[in-house]
Amino acid sequence: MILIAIGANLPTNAGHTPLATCRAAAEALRAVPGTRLVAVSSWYRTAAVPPSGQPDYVNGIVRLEGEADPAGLLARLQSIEARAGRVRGAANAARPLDLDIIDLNGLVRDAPDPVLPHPRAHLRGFVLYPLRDVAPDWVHPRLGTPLAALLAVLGPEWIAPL
Ligand code: PH2
Ligand code: MG
Ligand code: MG
Repeated sequence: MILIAIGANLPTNAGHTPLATCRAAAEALRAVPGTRLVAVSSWYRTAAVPPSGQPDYVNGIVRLEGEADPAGLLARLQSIEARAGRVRGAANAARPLDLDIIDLNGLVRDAPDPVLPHPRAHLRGFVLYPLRDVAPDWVHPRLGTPLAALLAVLGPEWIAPL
């Protein structure tokens, strides 16, 4: 399975809300060559991590099945982000759209980009709760830890279904 995390906490220049942008991004992921979209999680409102005074995020996860080349998939995600007006700036800056590859068919690698699985996915409730909606039996490919065990040891993080 291929898991893509979707997040947004700014409106686009065209005035689309974070939720509308996230929904449109999930639809755009139907067109990734070599894959088919099999599930979209619920959407969640989440507090920015780390706490920074930024607006809350909308977060969700899409599950694809099929084959994709990591660099090609990353380029595709970056072009969807760019269409939403994403300008790459400081790490963790507020953004109109963020698309991250969480897992690409269990591939484990430290370089080149994208690092797989996503190096911070196992620490983030805004990734793991939506992930449970689309792949409850997921096991972290690098750690070998089941999703339920990752969720059980998460630190406090504010997250609410929309
Ligand atoms: N993404 C980040 C940093 N912090 N916090 C929340 N709640 N949701 C995100 O998607 C998020 C974040 C970097 O990509
Ligand atoms: Mg991210
Ligand atoms: Mg990103």
